[in-house]
Amino acid sequence: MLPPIPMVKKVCVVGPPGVGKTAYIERFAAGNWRHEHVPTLAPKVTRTEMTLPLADRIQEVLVQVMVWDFPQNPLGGQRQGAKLRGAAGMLLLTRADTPHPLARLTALREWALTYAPKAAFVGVLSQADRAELGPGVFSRLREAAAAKGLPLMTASARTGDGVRATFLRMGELLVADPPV
Ligand SMILES: Nc1nc2c(ncn2[C@@H]2O[C@H](COP(=O)(O)OP(=O)(O)O)[C@@H](O)[C@H]2O)c(=O)[nH]1
Ligand SMILES: [Mg+2]
Repeated sequence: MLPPIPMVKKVCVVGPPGVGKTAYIERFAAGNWRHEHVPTLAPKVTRTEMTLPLADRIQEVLVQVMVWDFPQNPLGGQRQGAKLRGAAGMLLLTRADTPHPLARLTALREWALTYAPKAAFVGVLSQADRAELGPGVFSRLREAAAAKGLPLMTASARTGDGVRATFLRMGELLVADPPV
Protein backbone atom coordinates (compact mmCIF):
# COMPACT_ATOMS: atom_id res chain seq x y z
CA MET A 1 0.00 0.00 0.00
CA LEU A 2 1.10 3.56 -0.70
CA PRO A 3 2.00 5.73 2.27
CA PRO A 4 -0.94 7.80 3.54
CA ILE A 5 -1.41 11.28 2.11
CA PRO A 6 -0.86 13.88 4.84
CA MET A 7 -3.50 16.55 5.27
CA VAL A 8 -3.82 19.28 7.89
CA LYS A 9 -7.24 20.70 8.73
CA LYS A 10 -8.57 23.23 11.17
CA VAL A 11 -11.69 22.06 12.92
CA CYS A 12 -13.56 24.20 15.44
CA VAL A 13 -15.75 22.93 18.22
CA VAL A 14 -18.52 25.46 18.59
CA GLY A 15 -21.23 25.87 21.18
CA PRO A 16 -22.21 27.91 24.22
CA PRO A 17 -20.23 27.84 27.47
CA GLY A 18 -20.95 24.74 29.51
CA VAL A 19 -22.13 22.65 26.57
CA GLY A 20 -19.15 20.35 27.08
CA LYS A 21 -16.68 21.37 24.37
CA THR A 22 -13.55 20.99 26.45
CA ALA A 23 -14.65 17.68 27.96
CA TYR A 24 -15.55 16.36 24.50
CA ILE A 25 -12.19 17.29 22.97
CA GLU A 26 -10.29 15.83 25.90
CA ARG A 27 -12.26 12.63 25.67
CA PHE A 28 -11.39 12.29 22.01
CA ALA A 29 -7.76 13.36 22.19
CA ALA A 30 -6.72 11.75 25.45
CA GLY A 31 -9.55 9.42 26.41
CA ASN A 32 -9.91 11.39 29.63
CA TRP A 33 -12.90 12.44 31.64
CA ARG A 34 -12.48 15.15 34.25
CA HIS A 35 -15.36 15.96 36.45
CA GLU A 36 -14.81 19.57 37.37
CA HIS A 37 -15.72 22.47 35.16
CA VAL A 38 -12.65 24.51 34.33
CA PRO A 39 -13.83 27.45 32.24
CA THR A 40 -11.79 27.86 29.10
CA LEU A 41 -10.18 31.28 29.27
CA ALA A 42 -8.09 31.35 26.13
CA PRO A 43 -8.46 29.56 22.80
CA LYS A 44 -6.71 26.22 22.90
CA VAL A 45 -5.64 24.12 19.95
CA THR A 46 -5.29 20.38 20.35
CA ARG A 47 -3.56 18.40 17.64
CA THR A 48 -5.10 15.04 16.86
CA GLU A 49 -4.56 12.58 14.05
CA MET A 50 -6.67 10.03 12.31
CA THR A 51 -6.09 7.77 9.37
CA LEU A 52 -9.02 7.42 7.02
CA PRO A 53 -9.51 5.53 3.78
CA LEU A 54 -10.07 7.45 0.59
CA ALA A 55 -13.16 6.58 -1.41
CA ASP A 56 -11.13 4.33 -3.72
CA ARG A 57 -10.06 2.29 -0.67
CA ILE A 58 -6.61 2.06 -2.19
CA GLN A 59 -4.94 4.88 -0.38
CA GLU A 60 -5.36 6.37 3.06
CA VAL A 61 -5.20 9.92 4.31
CA LEU A 62 -3.48 10.89 7.51
CA VAL A 63 -5.61 13.79 8.68
CA GLN A 64 -4.03 16.03 11.25
CA VAL A 65 -6.91 17.81 12.87
CA MET A 66 -6.16 21.00 14.74
CA VAL A 67 -9.13 21.18 17.06
CA TRP A 68 -9.98 24.71 18.24
CA ASP A 69 -11.68 25.15 21.57
CA PHE A 70 -12.82 28.69 22.35
CA PRO A 71 -14.00 30.41 25.48
CA GLN A 72 -16.72 31.60 23.21
CA ASN A 73 -20.04 33.13 23.60
CA PRO A 74 -21.53 31.84 20.39
CA LEU A 75 -23.40 34.22 18.20
CA GLY A 76 -21.09 36.62 19.97
CA GLY A 77 -20.42 38.71 16.94
CA GLN A 78 -17.42 39.42 14.85
CA ARG A 79 -14.61 39.03 17.31
CA GLN A 80 -15.68 35.50 18.12
CA GLY A 81 -16.52 34.72 14.54
CA ALA A 82 -13.16 35.81 13.20
CA LYS A 83 -11.56 32.85 14.99
CA LEU A 84 -13.54 30.50 12.81
CA ARG A 85 -11.85 31.74 9.64
CA GLY A 86 -10.02 29.04 7.74
CA ALA A 87 -11.90 26.22 9.42
CA ALA A 88 -12.49 23.25 7.13
CA GLY A 89 -14.95 21.76 9.55
CA MET A 90 -17.04 22.54 12.58
CA LEU A 91 -18.47 20.31 15.23
CA LEU A 92 -21.53 22.18 16.49
CA LEU A 93 -22.55 21.24 20.01
CA THR A 94 -25.81 21.63 21.84
CA ARG A 95 -26.82 19.72 24.94
CA ALA A 96 -28.95 16.68 24.25
CA ASP A 97 -31.29 17.69 27.07
CA THR A 98 -32.09 21.21 25.82
CA PRO A 99 -35.35 21.98 24.05
CA HIS A 100 -35.27 22.57 20.29
CA PRO A 101 -31.73 21.33 19.76
CA LEU A 102 -32.06 21.47 15.99
CA ALA A 103 -33.08 25.14 15.97
CA ARG A 104 -30.03 25.90 18.11
CA LEU A 105 -27.71 23.98 15.84
CA THR A 106 -29.00 25.59 12.66
CA ALA A 107 -28.65 29.04 14.24
CA LEU A 108 -25.06 28.19 15.15
CA ARG A 109 -24.42 26.99 11.63
CA GLU A 110 -25.85 30.18 10.12
CA TRP A 111 -23.58 32.26 12.30
CA ALA A 112 -20.52 30.11 11.57
CA LEU A 113 -21.14 30.11 7.82
CA THR A 114 -20.55 33.86 7.63
CA TYR A 115 -16.96 33.24 8.70
CA ALA A 116 -16.25 29.84 7.15
CA PRO A 117 -18.59 29.49 4.19
CA LYS A 118 -17.01 26.25 2.96
CA ALA A 119 -16.83 24.40 6.25
CA ALA A 120 -18.29 20.94 6.69
CA PHE A 121 -20.64 20.66 9.67
CA VAL A 122 -21.56 17.89 12.06
CA GLY A 123 -24.22 18.53 14.70
CA VAL A 124 -23.54 16.89 18.05
CA LEU A 125 -26.04 16.45 20.87
CA SER A 126 -23.60 16.58 23.76
CA GLN A 127 -23.85 15.22 27.29
CA ALA A 128 -26.10 12.53 25.88
CA ASP A 129 -25.80 10.55 29.12
CA ARG A 130 -28.00 13.19 30.78
CA ALA A 131 -30.83 12.92 28.29
CA GLU A 132 -33.38 10.24 27.80
CA LEU A 133 -33.72 10.46 24.08
CA GLY A 134 -35.81 7.50 23.03
CA PRO A 135 -34.66 5.96 19.76
CA GLY A 136 -37.81 7.31 18.09
CA VAL A 137 -37.13 10.85 19.27
CA PHE A 138 -33.55 10.77 18.12
CA SER A 139 -34.28 9.29 14.72
CA ARG A 140 -36.93 11.97 14.07
CA LEU A 141 -34.45 14.65 15.02
CA ARG A 142 -31.79 13.08 12.87
CA GLU A 143 -34.11 12.97 9.86
CA ALA A 144 -35.13 16.60 10.34
CA ALA A 145 -31.45 17.56 10.56
CA ALA A 146 -30.59 15.51 7.47
CA ALA A 147 -33.31 17.38 5.57
CA LYS A 148 -31.37 20.55 6.39
CA GLY A 149 -28.11 18.97 5.26
CA LEU A 150 -26.72 18.53 8.76
CA PRO A 151 -25.51 15.14 9.97
CA LEU A 152 -26.66 14.76 13.58
CA MET A 153 -25.09 12.48 16.18
CA THR A 154 -25.03 12.08 19.93
CA ALA A 155 -21.97 12.01 22.18
CA SER A 156 -21.15 11.79 25.84
CA ALA A 157 -17.76 12.89 27.09
CA ARG A 158 -18.57 11.27 30.42
CA THR A 159 -19.11 7.76 29.10
CA GLY A 160 -17.18 8.26 25.87
CA ASP A 161 -20.12 6.99 23.81
CA GLY A 162 -20.26 8.50 20.35
CA VAL A 163 -17.27 10.82 20.76
CA ARG A 164 -14.92 9.01 18.42
CA ALA A 165 -17.71 8.38 15.93
CA THR A 166 -18.45 12.11 15.63
CA PHE A 167 -14.80 12.94 14.96
CA LEU A 168 -14.55 10.15 12.41
CA ARG A 169 -17.66 11.45 10.66
CA MET A 170 -16.04 14.86 10.48
CA GLY A 171 -12.83 13.27 9.21
CA GLU A 172 -14.76 11.56 6.42
CA LEU A 173 -16.29 14.87 5.37
CA LEU A 174 -12.86 16.52 5.35
CA VAL A 175 -11.39 13.74 3.26
CA ALA A 176 -14.33 13.72 0.87
CA ASP A 177 -13.58 17.36 0.06
CA PRO A 178 -10.97 17.93 -2.60
CA PRO A 179 -7.75 18.87 -0.76
CA VAL A 180 -7.30 22.63 -0.62
N1 LIG B 1 -22.90 14.31 32.46
C1 LIG B 1 -22.06 14.89 31.62
N2 LIG B 1 -21.48 16.07 31.96
C2 LIG B 1 -20.63 16.63 31.07
C3 LIG B 1 -20.34 16.03 29.81
N3 LIG B 1 -19.48 16.84 29.16
C4 LIG B 1 -19.23 17.89 29.97
N4 LIG B 1 -19.92 17.76 31.13
C5 LIG B 1 -19.91 18.71 32.25
O1 LIG B 1 -20.41 19.94 31.80
C6 LIG B 1 -19.65 21.02 32.34
C7 LIG B 1 -19.09 21.89 31.22
O2 LIG B 1 -18.14 21.14 30.48
P1 LIG B 1 -16.97 21.87 29.67
O3 LIG B 1 -16.32 20.82 28.85
O4 LIG B 1 -16.10 22.67 30.54
O5 LIG B 1 -17.86 22.86 28.74
P2 LIG B 1 -17.35 24.01 27.75
O6 LIG B 1 -17.58 25.31 28.47
O7 LIG B 1 -18.24 23.90 26.55
O8 LIG B 1 -15.92 23.76 27.41
C8 LIG B 1 -18.58 20.38 33.22
O9 LIG B 1 -19.03 20.40 34.56
C9 LIG B 1 -18.49 18.96 32.71
O10 LIG B 1 -18.09 18.08 33.73
C10 LIG B 1 -20.97 14.79 29.51
O11 LIG B 1 -20.80 14.20 28.44
N5 LIG B 1 -21.82 14.28 30.45
MG1 LIG C 1 -14.29 24.96 27.63
